[in-house]
This record gives sequence, structure tokens and C-alpha cells, in this order.
Amino acid sequence: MENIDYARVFEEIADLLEIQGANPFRVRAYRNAARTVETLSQPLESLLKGEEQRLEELPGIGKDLAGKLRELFQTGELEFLNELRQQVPASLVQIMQIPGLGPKRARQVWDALDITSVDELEQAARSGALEQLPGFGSTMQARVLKGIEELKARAGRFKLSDADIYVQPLLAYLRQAEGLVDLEVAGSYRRRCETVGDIDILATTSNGSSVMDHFVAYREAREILAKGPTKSSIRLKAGLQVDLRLVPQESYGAAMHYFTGSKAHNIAIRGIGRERGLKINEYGVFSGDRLICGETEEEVFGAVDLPWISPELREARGEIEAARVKRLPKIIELEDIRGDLQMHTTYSDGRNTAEEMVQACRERGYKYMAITDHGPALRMAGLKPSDFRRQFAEIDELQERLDDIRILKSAEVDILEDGSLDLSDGLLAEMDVVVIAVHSKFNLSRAEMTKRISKAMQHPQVNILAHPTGRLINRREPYPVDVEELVKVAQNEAVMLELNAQPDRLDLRDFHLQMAREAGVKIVINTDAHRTAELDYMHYGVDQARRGWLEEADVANTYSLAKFLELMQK
Ligand code: DGT
Ligand code: CA
Ligand code: CA
Ligand code: ZN
Repeated sequence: MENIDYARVFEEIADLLEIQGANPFRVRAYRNAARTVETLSQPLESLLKGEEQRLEELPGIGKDLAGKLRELFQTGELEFLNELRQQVPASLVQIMQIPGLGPKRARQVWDALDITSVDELEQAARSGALEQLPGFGSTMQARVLKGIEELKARAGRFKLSDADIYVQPLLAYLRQAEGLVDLEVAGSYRRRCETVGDIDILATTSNGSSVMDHFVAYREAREILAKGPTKSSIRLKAGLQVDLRLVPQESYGAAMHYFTGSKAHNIAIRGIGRERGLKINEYGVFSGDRLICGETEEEVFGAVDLPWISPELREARGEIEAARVKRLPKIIELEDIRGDLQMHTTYSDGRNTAEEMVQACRERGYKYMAITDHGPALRMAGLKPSDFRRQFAEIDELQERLDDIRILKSAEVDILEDGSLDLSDGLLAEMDVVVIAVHSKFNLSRAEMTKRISKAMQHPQVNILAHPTGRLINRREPYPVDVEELVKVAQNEAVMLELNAQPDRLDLRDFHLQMAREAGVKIVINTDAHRTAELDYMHYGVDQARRGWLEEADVANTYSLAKFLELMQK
């Protein structure tokens, strides 16, 4: 089992406990432990094989939870979870994910209407039974129906970061196959889409059958869906489907191009080929029956007089036209990043101290960073003005000892319902950079929400709008907001828009980024790290930025410190 599988078990326990109405601290303990396990920098199983002592030293893992991890490791099961599952129908957990229906309401529909599945819930909502329940009403009923629709639309899609967890070990395993020559992932995974439906792997080999035998024998396969000489499919224990195709060397580039997609991009390229009397498919580029080329992707693009186009751009969003007139963007790379402008510490809900975060940023070669703990509006985690002043004094002390990195004083200031901020102008004036974000009251109308955020952006001291749409991939839809309008305000007010690199946020989205770039608005890619290891989420932000056509110059945290500070001037 991978770390994330252990984390999922703790998440499930937390969900089930929450539906049962258990003590919130107990629920939180499981969620914290899940996060610890998920972001561990080494395989949990290497710790489990060692002394239990080291396991218990992990943050949030006490004796009890260490024991549960050990039981899972040794038996593949957990008695406690099995008991919980018998007490609560599993589908209630799914119901609980529907926006508007937390654990309390999931429990309520179970008790009152005996509903235990999403289908039953949908029926109850359509028949009007749901709105009769105390505290529901017709608005909530409509919201639930919309939520169910969204839930169905995303069913079975994996976040890119989750896919990475399973794909990387699988590739390492496949590379051991006898006779393997080339091996690469195509599809949405190669285009670095924020979620993937399945994984498409291509290989060339000198010994086809042994590679396929090796593939279907993978220990993490739950099911063999198909096995043939050129294509096999398995489903991993985690539920992810993986297709492996063996292609002839002379078709490798054509197959890579075809299976990388997107489908819309392929169709457009094939159309250009047809205009020139060429047939382009996964086997190659043909003139009549004659294979002209297809061993590399460059050849395929070259056959229609185009330069090679980076996979992240292949969405039929103008890349072919841009390539034709030699205006393809030179998209940003991870190495271009020089700083990270959003992260949390133990002052608020982060797990590492300010000093540890600074050290970790230095290790990543950054020249500047901002510590952005939450303002007081955020319950549980928010800081009082006096806490900020204490932190700023600590930053001064840390800074005194360091000359290779600049630590910017900052905060993730809350945008209140009326568009005002939760910290005073006086305190904001003591900061080097001011980051603002919405963390509450998501249920405003689109017009109200846009007005609220625009007003906050007009505050003269504000520099960066963080995670502008508030969505959580596969968990929470964005709040309704007019992003085009926010881009305009950003342009007028010289406010930067964040691309939050947390793999379940990736907010702004790729097409928003393209829009911002066209308006000349600067983007900042921030990890919003809550622990040092999460600083490495930067590459997911960069992937998304590449999908958004961003070049180095479009991204504010690729500049030198001096230039970055200058960009913030209003
Ligand atoms: P996914 O798996 O839903 O995240 O998205 P993709 O893009 O990986 O789609 P998938 O796995 O169905 O197919 C992989 C690629 O194969 C796709 O990006 C383009 C190509 N492809 C699939 N079906 C067609 C088709 O009907 N026509 C063309 N031209 N290409 C196709
Ligand atoms: Ca796919
Ligand atoms: Ca596929
Ligand atoms: Zn935030």
C-alpha cells in the first residue's frame, strides 16, 4: 500500500465518525494523521518495517494510531474500520461529500427518510420529499440536485497528484520488463490535466509477449480488464485504469501524438493533413498507402509544417494557429521560479515553524518568500494582531542571520462578506506584501461575490488575490464569481492573481490563466504550503501554468527580488 492508501483509511474513519456525531477533536485527530501520512517524504511502510518508536514521533500519530497503521500493514485490514463500516452505510460518506450536505445532514436524511445512497437521495429530491425535512427547504433541495449532478460528472476521475502516486511506481516496475525499449505515458496525464480518467502508456519492445505478461502481473493490479499482444488494460487496487499499448518503433511518434491527444487537437491536426492529401493516424503519416513518417512526434508535426507543440498546449485552444505563425509561447519551467509567496507556519494552521519554512525555501534555492499566516477571521487557525507583531519580530531576527533569502512579512488576509479585510490598515502597513482570500460565506450570488472580491482588491495595500475561485477539485465547486471581471480589476489595480499550486486547488484554472495573460495581469504561483514538504507542490502549479500558456515573464515570482518588489508598486 502507498502512503495515500493509509491516509484514505484515516479519512474514511474520520468521515464515519463524523456521521456518527463523534467528538470533533477525535475526528480532527484522524484527519490530521491522514495529512501527516499523505505528505510523508518517505514510504510509510519503510517506517512500519522499523521500530514503532519512530512512527509515534510523527506529528499527530500517537500510540493508538501507530498501532492502527501497524495492524493495516500486517493484516491489510483494520478491525476498527470494519466495525464502523457495519454501523454506518458506506454510501452515506458519499452523500456527505455533496455540497450543502455535511455529516449532520447526511445523518438527518438517513434517520428521517432511511436514505443511504446517492440514487435514493436524488429520488427524494426530485419527489420533493427532501424539502419537507426541517432545515432543508426548496433552495437546499435544488442545491442538492445540482451537487448530485456534479458528483456524477466527476465520478472516477483522479486528481493528477493522486495519479502520480500510482503511475511512478508502475513505470519503475515496467522498466524492469525484459525487452523493453521506450516507455512513456501519453493521454491527459502527459498533458498534465488537473484530473485524469485513465492512464495511457505506450512502449516499444523487442519482446512483446514478455512485456505484457510482466504488466498484467503487477502486484498492485486488482483486475485484468484485457490482455492482448498489442494492448492490455488493468485496474489498479486504487481503482485507476491503466492501458498499455505496444507500438512498432516506426509508429512510435505517431502513436505518442495520437494517444496524447487531446481528441480535439488530434482532429484538427488530422484535418490539416487531409487538406494536404495526407492521412494521419496512430500508425503514422501516410500518402495513399505509403508510410511517410511517424517515428517521432516532430516528424508528425513536421508533415503539416508545424513545429513540435508541447503536450500541455494540445487542447485546441489556439495552439495550432499560434504554431503556424510561429507565435507559440515559450512556456515557463520549474527552474524559472525564484520564490514562493504563500505558506503557513505553526503560528496558524501550518505544521512547521517559520524558521523551518525559511530553511526549506533556502534549500530549494529561493531568493525570496512570504510567510502568510491567516488573519483573525479564520476560526481556530487565525492570528491576532499581536501574534503577527510577534511573528514579524521573529522574521526580523531570522533575517538578520541570513543574506541569501529575503523573508517577506505578510498574511493571508480574509475578505469579509462586505469586501472589507479582517486586519487593520495599520497592521497591513507593517507588511511587505498583502495576500487576500475568501474563506467564508461562499453562498453569495455571482454579482455579490464579484463585488465583494473586487472591493477588497481595490484596497490600496493589497497585492495578491489568492485562490480566486475557492474550488477544491473533486470536493467543492468554485463559488460563483466572474473571473473575467476579477481579471479586469487586477489589471486596473495592479493586483496579482494567484495560481495556487495545491494539487486539489489549482486555482486559477488553465483557461483563466490564458485570459489573465492576454490582459497583461501578472500571475504568482504559490504553494500555500502547510508544511515544508508541500513546498514541492510548486511543480503542479508550473504544470498548470504551462497549460495556461504562461511564459516566464507572465509569472511574477520568476523575477529577481528587486523586480518583484517593483511589480508590486501601484
Ligand atoms: P482522460 O483519460 O479522460 O483523462 O483523457 P484522455 O485525453 O487521456 O483520453 P483517453 O484516455 O480517452 O484517450 C487518450 C487519447 O487518445 C486522447 O487524448 C486522444 C486519443 N483519442 C481517443 N479517442 C479518440 C478519437 O475518437 N479520435 C481521436 N482523433 N483521438 C482519440
Ligand atoms: Ca487517458
Ligand atoms: Ca485511455
Ligand atoms: Zn487560503
